[in-house]
Amino acid sequence: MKKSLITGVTGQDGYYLSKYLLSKGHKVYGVKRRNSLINATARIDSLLQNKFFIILQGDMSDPFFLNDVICKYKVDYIFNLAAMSHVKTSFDIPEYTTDVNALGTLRILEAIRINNLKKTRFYQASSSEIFGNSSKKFQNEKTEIAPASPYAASKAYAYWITKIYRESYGIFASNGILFNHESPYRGETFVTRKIVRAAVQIIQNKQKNLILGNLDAKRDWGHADDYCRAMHKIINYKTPDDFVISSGNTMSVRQFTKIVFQKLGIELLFKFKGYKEIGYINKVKKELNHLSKNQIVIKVNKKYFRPTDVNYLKGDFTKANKLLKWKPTISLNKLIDEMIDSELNHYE
Ligand code: NAP
Ligand code: F7E
Repeated sequence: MKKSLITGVTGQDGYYLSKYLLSKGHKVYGVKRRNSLINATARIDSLLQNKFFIILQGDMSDPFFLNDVICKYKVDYIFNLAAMSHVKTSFDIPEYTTDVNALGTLRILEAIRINNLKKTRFYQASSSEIFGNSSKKFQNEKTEIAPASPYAASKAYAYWITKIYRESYGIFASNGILFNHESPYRGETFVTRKIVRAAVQIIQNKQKNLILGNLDAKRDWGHADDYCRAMHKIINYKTPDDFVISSGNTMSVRQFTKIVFQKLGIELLFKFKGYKEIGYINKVKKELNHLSKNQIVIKVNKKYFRPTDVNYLKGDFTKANKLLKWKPTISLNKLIDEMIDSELNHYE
């Protein structure tokens, strides 16, 4: 039986990856940090009955804990998914972000090295954010690394240290450079989930409007389930390497918002620019009689802007497709439908 250790097990990807590895017959050790609320495991509650799913309490900021579990369980695979993963928040807590995301990765790699674990394979959750504001039409494994936030800088460090430990010590350490991936399990403050959630509340007459930041930013959005399958392929590849995982498409936040509202029976139009921009109802299906033409449902507020943002991301996953035979299977259209359905059921 293969043994896997997942840091960040309570997160979006922690859930999908745990589910996938358990279905493949792995024993999964999931690292969860201490939380004052019991519902911090909400995403993984459905998996907790599985006797091969074991939760360990620990923190990425604690090298003794990391060394202890890595030495004790001598797992086949370590998936390092734990992170302070919110880009805007990283501007408010840059040191903590660096400690968890950058030094946390180093702590794991050092534990593998010091304990001389030749058979342990390591996967690092790298991010398309490391490319910053690239001038390239598509970003791939050869694109220059130019982080534009404390989060991206911490992930760039983690990316490099993973590569360095691979090349210096022969550790099987790979980076999955994942572009944005979403699901009904996405955290509520990331833009896709925030939009879907608010749109559902607006049609249910529980919220008046949705306040957003940079509507022009373009992202390459895929489904977390597809991307967690890629993690398993990356760690099982014959040699350690770095792979871009993306959908190959891009869309602005404004366009994403329009699609979500359209699916719920509201046609949106936008007018004005910058902080003054608004989104208002052009047409609405008659069942939604609490809403009317010209009603403003989208507003912009500068508090949701970042000091610097990444304006355009579009990933080229050719290498993963060629070497890992990986490609996305869930379209953005299906992803949005799934997120809407889940939100509707949640509120019902
Ligand atoms: P997420 O939902 O924010 O989950 C992050 C996980 O890390 C949570 O389980 C969180 O615990 C845990 N964590 C945070 N600080 C920790 C600490 N000090 N010690 C131990 N655990 C800690 O993120 P995700 O979307 O699943 O992403 C997974 C990984 O991929 C992250 O490293 C992220 O940076 C990276 N990534 C994500 C995307 C994406 O689009 N989703 C794209 C590229 C890379 P709590 O539940 O207690 O908060
Ligand atoms: O923002 C804009 C915002 O926070 C996407 C993380 O998983 O993916 C994620 O990082 C875009 C940005 O994701 C709001 O300015 C507008 O341009 O959903 P997000 P992110 O910053 O791309 C990468 C790959 C990761 O690695 C990260 O861990 O949307 N935007 N208005 C907004 N964003 C938010 N959150 N909230 C708004 O109101």
